[in-house]
Amino acid sequence: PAAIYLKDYKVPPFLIDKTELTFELDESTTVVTSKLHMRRNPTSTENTAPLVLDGGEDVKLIAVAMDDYVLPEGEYQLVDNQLVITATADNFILTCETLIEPQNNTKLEGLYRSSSMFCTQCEAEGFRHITYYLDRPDVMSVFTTTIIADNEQYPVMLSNGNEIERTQTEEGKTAVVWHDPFPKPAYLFALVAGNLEVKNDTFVTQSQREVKLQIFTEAHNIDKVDYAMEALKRSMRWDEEVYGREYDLDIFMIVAVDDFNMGAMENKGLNIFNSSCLLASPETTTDDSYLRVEAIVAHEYFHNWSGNRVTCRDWFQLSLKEGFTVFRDQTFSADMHSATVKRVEDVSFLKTAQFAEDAGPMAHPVRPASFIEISNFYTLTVYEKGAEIVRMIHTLLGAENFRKGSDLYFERHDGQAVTCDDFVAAMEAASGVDLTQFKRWYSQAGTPQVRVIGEYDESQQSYTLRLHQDTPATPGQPTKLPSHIPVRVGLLDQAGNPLSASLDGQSANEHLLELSQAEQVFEFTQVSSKPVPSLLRGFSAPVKLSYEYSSTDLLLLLSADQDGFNRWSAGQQLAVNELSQLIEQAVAGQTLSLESQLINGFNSLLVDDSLDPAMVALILNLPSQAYLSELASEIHPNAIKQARQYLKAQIANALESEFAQTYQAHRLDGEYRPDAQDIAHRSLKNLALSYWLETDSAEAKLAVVEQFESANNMTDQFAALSIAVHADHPQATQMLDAFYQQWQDEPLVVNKWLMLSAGREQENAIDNMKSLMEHEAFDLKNPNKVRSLLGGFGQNISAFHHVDGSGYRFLADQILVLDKRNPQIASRLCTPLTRWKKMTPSLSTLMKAELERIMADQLSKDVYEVISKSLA
Ligand code: B3K
Ligand code: ZN
Repeated sequence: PAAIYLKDYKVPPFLIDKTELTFELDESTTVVTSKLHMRRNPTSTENTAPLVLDGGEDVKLIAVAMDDYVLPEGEYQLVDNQLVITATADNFILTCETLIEPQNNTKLEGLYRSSSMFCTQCEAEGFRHITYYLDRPDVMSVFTTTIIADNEQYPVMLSNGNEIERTQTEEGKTAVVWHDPFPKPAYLFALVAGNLEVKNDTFVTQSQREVKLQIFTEAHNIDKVDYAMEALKRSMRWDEEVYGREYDLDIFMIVAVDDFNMGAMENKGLNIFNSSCLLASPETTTDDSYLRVEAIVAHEYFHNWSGNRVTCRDWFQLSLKEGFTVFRDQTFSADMHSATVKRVEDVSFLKTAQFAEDAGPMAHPVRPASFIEISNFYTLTVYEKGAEIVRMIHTLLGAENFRKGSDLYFERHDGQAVTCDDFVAAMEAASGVDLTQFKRWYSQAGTPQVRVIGEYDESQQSYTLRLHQDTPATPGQPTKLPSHIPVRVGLLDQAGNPLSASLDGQSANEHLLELSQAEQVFEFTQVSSKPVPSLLRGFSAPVKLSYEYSSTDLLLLLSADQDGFNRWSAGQQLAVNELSQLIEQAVAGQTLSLESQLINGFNSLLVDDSLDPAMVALILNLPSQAYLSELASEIHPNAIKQARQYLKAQIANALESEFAQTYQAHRLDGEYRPDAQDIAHRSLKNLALSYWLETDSAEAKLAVVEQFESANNMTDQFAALSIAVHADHPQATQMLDAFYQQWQDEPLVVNKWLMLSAGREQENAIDNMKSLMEHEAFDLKNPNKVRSLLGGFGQNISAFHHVDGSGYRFLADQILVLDKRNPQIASRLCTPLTRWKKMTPSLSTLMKAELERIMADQLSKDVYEVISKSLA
């Protein structure tokens, strides 16, 4: 398979002003007729280029006509799934009749079946699996879609825009016509047909237009959409208030489907959601999932402006819509709940998963320069690091100028397909800030490392911060240029009070340093005593910052920093320092021993009632196995696991009564509410329980079972269960069985059970995996189940990283099977194996052998790209 390059971009030689589609839906063969109103693109220099339409191996061409002339064979060619017509007029209507088989579509791209319904997924290049088309985002067209189907079986038939006509055909079928007045690329096309229930609501926009809101699900799920509906209305209001963006159509629909490759899709006026990202009820949904539903509903809704009204010129610009929209949904969630908690969660995820991606074989710039398969580039880098770039622009410009920039961006480019450069240009024009160097964030891969040295001069009352940056080499980018890095800094005195300082004549408690050189010195004056610096507040840039803090400094920041984010960060750093020593001991085969400094720090957090319990829980949560692996220069999975267990047990034993008390103090009575306050109490209570159980106290063991049995919500029930499973509670097996019995008819809950079961560390874990794959609860066709089971297995340290290689072999076997069915899912499952170079040599060799075994097979472009780059 060959790569395609950003530098080869050319405007499309043809445009499609109008697209008229007719679908005759049928369980065996669906007939698609398209009428494309085409013309040569006046801005293209390729005046005589042939017309080349994208198709797929699964699309069967029956007839093609130009205006009324049916093209005989010989006047068109089918080459590499493309339809090529050499002789064309400047203006014409191209009619194509194609056959597709949605029921055999296992890739879940294009038109496919999910349980009893028809649905679509067209981003990025799925539309070509429906019919021949100019399947690229810079071809925007006005769509009219006719759906013809049996009314009994498919009473609900939906597409983008407004329903404009409903008639009966002579064969007794129903024909429904939808028209979307907004020109859009084919990736935003959607169609749904099924026997669905609907929940209706309305939203009145800021200009007093009434919008009809509808959420569709299969009948048994319609009682679980209220939360998503409320979240949708909150998102619509927020986008008006914060960005001045109003919804444009008269109707907004969301449909939940069970089989979906990712979270959700922002199709114009007709969002399609993985049911796991839409449905919510107290009994079946955890707090985390509630927050996820809200964030994803908001994210997809926000795309209506950042993505749909203004879309991407080409797929290299994917972060134009994704980075911006993630930033928007992060800010929305921060406004709905606690901003600091949200920031800690987002940064923790970024530093764990995106940093690992940026340091691995798949590292790529936020705006990639090339790809083999675009589906592989819906990455943490494009999404999360892309959002950090937008956040840094917000920081550098200030909120007011940022809003002006966003207004200008939408004003300039409404209805267009544009680039990341266009976005930055609007931000520059509205603010007067020069972002020339800043744009390197889009083109350079890798995480910049910033080293900081501080020096206090008592006689001068001055404090110097010396910052040095460099970015490690990444595949295809051996050398890097300095980035423009905003570093928010505050100073604390030795008692933890904010220390005012003057920088460039500005006296303040906090300063924004703009690091743009490889090395730069910042000189603060009027510093009345020796400070402890609080660096990179709020994680103001996605960099790895290092500073030689003493444990005393870190404890001071942990207890007193004004910046809540940095309090968390100091706690993590302290824990990382201690864990690193323990990991070294474990690697050397020594008995672990350490006097943890964390105990006192944690103790004062636990007894301080003035703190947000959610923040306390986040700080007390030790750095994860995955984060410690990212930090390691050589990964020893079992040593990391051992070190974490040792430290957790030591803290638990030292603070046993505090944890027991905290557990009791944060129990809630009354009805379940997924609001910030209650979520905070539950998170601290359950964290306390997990520590408490480490002490081997009989009371704690009882409390776990009692909570599991009496909880009135899934958060508490599942927390008790997972604590029991991970701590190998004597009743863990019984609890797992009881949980499955109780929830076997709720697929989303069963998926949680699958994940926990797969992650359970036990002797015969591989046999357990094999029987789970045979279990009635599992289904290889359903991406959620595959992700739960194999994702859960990846967390199973002793089994996945078994020294005999059986864990890696098991995963590789599944990847090979899945690649034949669903390449996108198979490709995602490769991620843990792409880390092979960082593993300790014995494991590294085993992982590499599995990559080579996969490589030897006949592979999809998706898996080929990931595996070949990993081995390169
Ligand atoms: N834009 C979609 C992702 C499509 C992924 C295609 N492989 C969801 C989102 O980011 O909102
Ligand atoms: Zn998105």
